[in-house]
Amino acid sequence: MAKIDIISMEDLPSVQAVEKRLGVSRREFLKLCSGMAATLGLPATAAAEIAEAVANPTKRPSVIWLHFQECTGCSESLLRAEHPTLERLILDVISLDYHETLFAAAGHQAEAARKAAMEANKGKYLLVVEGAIPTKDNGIYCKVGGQTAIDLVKECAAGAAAVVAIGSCASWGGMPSSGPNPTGASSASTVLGKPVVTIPGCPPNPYNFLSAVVYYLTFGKLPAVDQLGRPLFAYSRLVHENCERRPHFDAGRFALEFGDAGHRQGWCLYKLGCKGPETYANCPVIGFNDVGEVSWPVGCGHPCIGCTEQGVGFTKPIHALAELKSVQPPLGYPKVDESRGVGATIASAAAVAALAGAATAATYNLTKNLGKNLAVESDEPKDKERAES
Ligand code: FSX
Ligand code: SF4
Ligand code: F3S
Repeated sequence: MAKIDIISMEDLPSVQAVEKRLGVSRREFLKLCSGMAATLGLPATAAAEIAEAVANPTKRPSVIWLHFQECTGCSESLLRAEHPTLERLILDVISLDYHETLFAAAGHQAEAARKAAMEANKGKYLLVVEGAIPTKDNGIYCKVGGQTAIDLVKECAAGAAAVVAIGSCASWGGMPSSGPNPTGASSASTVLGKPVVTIPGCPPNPYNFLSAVVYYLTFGKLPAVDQLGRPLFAYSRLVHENCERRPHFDAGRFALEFGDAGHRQGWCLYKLGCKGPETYANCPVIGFNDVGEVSWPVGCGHPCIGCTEQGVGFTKPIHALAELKSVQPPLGYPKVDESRGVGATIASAAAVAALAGAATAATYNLTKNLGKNLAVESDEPKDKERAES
C-alpha cells in the first residue's frame, strides 16, 4: 500500500465499516493503530498499514488454540480485558476456529471442527499453545480426546504457518514445571523441537499477544524475537529499566517490609524480593486492563515475581533478592519527593546517573546503596529502628 497519512484514512469505506464491527469510532480505531505501531517499535507510517490490514475483514488468519497444563488465565486475560476494543479486536482480527474453553461444540463435534479447520487452512493457520506439556511417562498426564498433549501439539503444529506459545507455561514450563515438576511439564518448543514465538507472563499481557498477531496480519510474518522467542518489542527491556520506582532504587530508598513508611510512600521494592532487575517485560510501560498506570504488580505495591522469566518466576523464592543484571540508571527519571527520606537526594541520583557507562563504578555505588541502612522518615518507631539497625 502507498504510504498515506493515517488521518486521511477516516473516510475509507473499510475504516467506516470498523465503527459498526468493533463498536468504536473511526478516530479511536486509528488512534489504536497508531499506538500499536508505536508499541511494535515501527515508524508512524506503519500505522496506516496496520489500520488497512485490521480493517480488512477478509484478512483473518485461522487460529487453532490448544490448552494443556494451565489455569486458562491466558485466555481469561484476553477476554476480560477492560478496554472493550481489545477483546473485540482480538476476536475480530483472528478467526478462532478451535478453542476448547470458548467453543460451544464439545466431544467428537469439537474434534471434527478442529480437523476441518486444519485441513481447510493447511499451511496457513496460526497454532496458539496455552499451557505446559507433560512429557513424563509418555505424556499420560494430559490427554485431550484420547490423545496425549505431546501427540496433539505435534499433529497441530505440522500444518501450521507459525506456532505461538502464549503464557509462561507454554513458553518455558511456567508454574507446572516448578520443582519437583512431577509431570515433566515442558515448553511447546521443547516438545516440538524447534523455536516458537513466545509471549510469556502469567498471565501475559493481552496487548502483547494482540500486537504480535496484528503484526502477522499486516506484514505476513511474526515480529523479531530474542533467543527465547520473545518479541523484542515487548521483552527487550528489564522491568527495572522502566519502573516508576526506579529513582528510589537509584537513590537507595527501599521499602523494608510491607506496610512500612517506605512501602506506603512508594519506594523501591527490591528488598522485598522484587525481580524487576532480572526480568524482561514491558509491564510498567503498558500496564494491565487499561485502568491506569498503577495497574501492574509493582504499581500495586507488590514486588515483581519474574513471571515472564524462566529460572526466576516460580523458581526463585518470592522474597529472595534479585540478581542485578543492569546497573546503569536510566537517562530520565520521574519526580521523587525529596522531602521524604533522609540521606538520598536528587543530586545523589544524578551522581549515579553520571556513572552510566562506567559499569564498575556504578556497581560499586549501587552495592553501597543497597547495603546502606536507610533512614526512613516515619512516625512509626519500628520502621526507624529497623532502618537504623
Ligand atoms: Fe494460567 Fe495460561 Fe499462568 Fe500458565 O497463563 S495465567 S498458569 S502462564 O498458561 O493460563
Ligand atoms: Fe522497580 Fe523492582 Fe526495580 Fe525497585 S527493584 S525499581 S520496585 S523494578
Ligand atoms: Fe509478571 Fe513481573 Fe510483569 S510478575 S506481570 S513480569 S511485573
